[in-house]
Amino acid sequence: MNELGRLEDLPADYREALSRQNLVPLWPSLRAVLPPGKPQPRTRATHWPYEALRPLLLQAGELTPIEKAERRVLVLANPGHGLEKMQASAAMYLGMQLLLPGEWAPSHRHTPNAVRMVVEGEGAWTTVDGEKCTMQRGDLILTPTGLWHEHGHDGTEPVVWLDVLDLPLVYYMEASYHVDGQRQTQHPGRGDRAYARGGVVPMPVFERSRKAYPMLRYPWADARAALESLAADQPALDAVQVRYVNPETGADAQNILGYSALMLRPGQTLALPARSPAAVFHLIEGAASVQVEDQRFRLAAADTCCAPGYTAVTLANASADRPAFLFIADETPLHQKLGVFETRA
Ligand code: 1HN
Repeated sequence: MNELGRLEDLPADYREALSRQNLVPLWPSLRAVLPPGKPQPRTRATHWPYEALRPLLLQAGELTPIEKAERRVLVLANPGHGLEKMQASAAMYLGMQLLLPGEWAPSHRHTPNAVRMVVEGEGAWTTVDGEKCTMQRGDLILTPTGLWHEHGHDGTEPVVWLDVLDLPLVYYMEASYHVDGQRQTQHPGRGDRAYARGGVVPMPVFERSRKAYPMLRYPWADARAALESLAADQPALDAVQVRYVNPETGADAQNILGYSALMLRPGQTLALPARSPAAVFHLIEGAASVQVEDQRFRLAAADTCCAPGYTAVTLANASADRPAFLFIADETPLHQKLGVFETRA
């Protein structure tokens, strides 16, 4: 690969003439935009231990009333992108949100897609498109693009959840905006009940809901049971993993980011091949390590970490006698739809 000409190689008056016409020579920047062999990600492997984050989040509860925050969130920002960019990766935003007993986070809707992964506390709920979704540890709740959502809390202890949004991508597309609304009227009907079992769905499937997102709440009890049952059925299976999908179409639950849950058997080490999308790992239960190239994070329950794309990741259960359960968010649907998805052995 030959050296390309630098900007400084060009006469100053020529460079100025180009700038005046809003023109830029490509060749000084060509290697930066097309690095050899593999991208040079800004996304850095980063670990956000819950033990360090939790007291700071609870302090935000004392410092800032919900009315002054609308959403009381500490953003899990990747230093590789610069903290002010509020990005975990190129397409993923992560935040830990606190709701205190009696608080209400008003209804709004926006273009970015969001999901909540419930981390701790009982008694909170999210109403999405009129459907009240109760929030329990490990539940995944979708708030897809354009749907009204608000959060309330009838319990007695703080509730914390992890928000995952495709905000960085939608913002980059200059397509990010929100609309404020009225408190929603809750209506009967719950996707998590109607679609409670894989393999059998209500009839007639497509006329039934006429909804792009027929299932909004994915209870952890069900996802966990699916993992346990898969592990028991296939003792030789390495990746005991289930994907969160739209139960009517089998497609990914959302269009841009992908969500899955993974069980590490007691003592298991699982090597994941390098794949083009960046990924986020959140430990729901147990103890595990996540190795990203030469960095190894020891995850306790409720810890979150991320890995850039094109990087091999090795997961290991730190316990020899108990399974570990991880929630994984990644950019797979986006890469697949754009035709840039790759796996490297
Ligand atoms: C949002 O609407 C929520 O509704 C949480 O709880 C985090 C981060 C950026 C933009 C919108 C929520 C958000 C957000």
